[in-house]
Amino acid sequence: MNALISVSDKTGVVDLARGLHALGIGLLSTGGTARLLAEAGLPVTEVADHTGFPEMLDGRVKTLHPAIHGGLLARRDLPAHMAALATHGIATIDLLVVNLYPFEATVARADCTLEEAIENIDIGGPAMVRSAAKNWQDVAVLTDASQYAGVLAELRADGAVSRATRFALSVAAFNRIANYDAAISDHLSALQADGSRAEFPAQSNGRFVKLQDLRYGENPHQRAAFYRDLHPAPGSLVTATQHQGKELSYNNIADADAAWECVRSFDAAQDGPACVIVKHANPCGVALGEDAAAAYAKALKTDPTSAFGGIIAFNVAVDRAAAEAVSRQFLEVLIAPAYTDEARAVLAAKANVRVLEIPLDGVDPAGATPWARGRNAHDVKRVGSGLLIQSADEHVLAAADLKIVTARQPTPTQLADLLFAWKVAQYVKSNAIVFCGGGMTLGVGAGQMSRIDSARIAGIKAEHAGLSLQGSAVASDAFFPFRDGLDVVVDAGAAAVIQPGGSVRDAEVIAAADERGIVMALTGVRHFRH
Ligand code: 93A
Repeated sequence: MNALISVSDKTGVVDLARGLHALGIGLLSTGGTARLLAEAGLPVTEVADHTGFPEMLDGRVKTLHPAIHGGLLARRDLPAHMAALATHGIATIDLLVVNLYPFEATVARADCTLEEAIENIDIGGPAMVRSAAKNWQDVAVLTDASQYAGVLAELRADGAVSRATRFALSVAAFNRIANYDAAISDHLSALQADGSRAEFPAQSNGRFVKLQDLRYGENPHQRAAFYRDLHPAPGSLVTATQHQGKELSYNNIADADAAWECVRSFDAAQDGPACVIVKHANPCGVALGEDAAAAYAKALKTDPTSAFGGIIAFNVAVDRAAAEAVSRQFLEVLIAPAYTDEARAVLAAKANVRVLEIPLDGVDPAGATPWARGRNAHDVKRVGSGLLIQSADEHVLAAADLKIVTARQPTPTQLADLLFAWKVAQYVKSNAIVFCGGGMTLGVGAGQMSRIDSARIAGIKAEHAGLSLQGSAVASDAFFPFRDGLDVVVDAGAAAVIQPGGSVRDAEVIAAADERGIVMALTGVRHFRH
């Protein structure tokens, strides 16, 4: 049995080599490591003597030789492989111990130059690790000092390293190489050729692709850029084509995403044409209509004041009538899966309006996977120096999942309004209270720290818009902790409420609903959105 030991971090390596030697395992090693082992009195063959080829180019080429890679990669179960080794006089290498040039530690130093970083990119080490890890059936590969004691113990006990251990070591080796390469690509991606740092680099380590620099971020004193996933989901915002208008701003993009995600949750074939108007990341009007223009007219009624300068999204093609209707208001961005030529001509007169087309073709809103629906599978939020990652809130409520907990049962119209309100509430910042009726939002209370304030605000907004809440349906994104919030919405005119339930005071809240003679439906699902 032969072991090749080539380590930058020499911790524990002498003890390991001594243990291997005691078991009769031959030791092969690279320059620095070989010297250390020889000093410890161990018989060690230098790789250069083994290959008959000297280390060259300041050590850049040490182990990159067929005598090394042949010994690591040959399948012991294939006679042809073993015959090839014999023909070329190559010995098998059964154990590989490698840790890599300290790239991560080097670039962590504030004064690290580009040249130092480059010199610390290990080539031969990862090549050997990959060879050994690929041939894990025959070779054990150790890439971390924490693995030495366990492997030595197995060798002492059984004279071999078990299959399970070899596989685990191989996986650990590939993970080490992946992280090493990621560190290199992360570091270099942030640099320019003169070694200086680019704040918004042209490449971001291959996982994201830069779409554009933005004039500024959420505010003019913030700098910003826009990237997309390397493999964007079809139908997602980053696949949009911009037909006309000014450059998209940071806030345009964020709001366009909010509008698009909400409108595409309505299936045109099932629910009919839908229109969503977004302002500051919240829908300020959502409606279904006979056609795009009708849906827009209803959506606008909810809150015409907020709609000024908003982002408007449709789940159906924009035709001439819809284009003319939206052109009467000041809007920043228009989004739709298609535009008729006539609509494009109408919009052309509004040169500043950013017109985005995002194809919905082949995207089934209720499809099996979030990817198929063009949504991101995960939401990511940056916190401090960390990331919060969660699966996207893509829950779709079925009417059959509703639990009617009041004596009063919903009429079919109420049921439709409740489901519509619930869908909209999913896209409203918490605490969300959304009054609806007749396939449109009537009052939206968003982003308040207290639910009761959201309820009050939704009522006030409906009043300001001149909309009646009498007989309306209302959705609450989370449960009512007390009956007071419920009383506010019923006082405002709600006749049916949809909410998750699950409060310790559910009984009290349901009793209040019965006392007030309204319908209450529980979803069992919450839609916080922050
Ligand atoms: O410069 S390399 O990329 N070229 C090689 O052929 C090579 N072979 C082993 N780096 C190479 N190594 C690395 O040398 C190992 O990964 C290890 O980190 C280091 C051990 O060198 P030494 O034994 O001379 O201290």
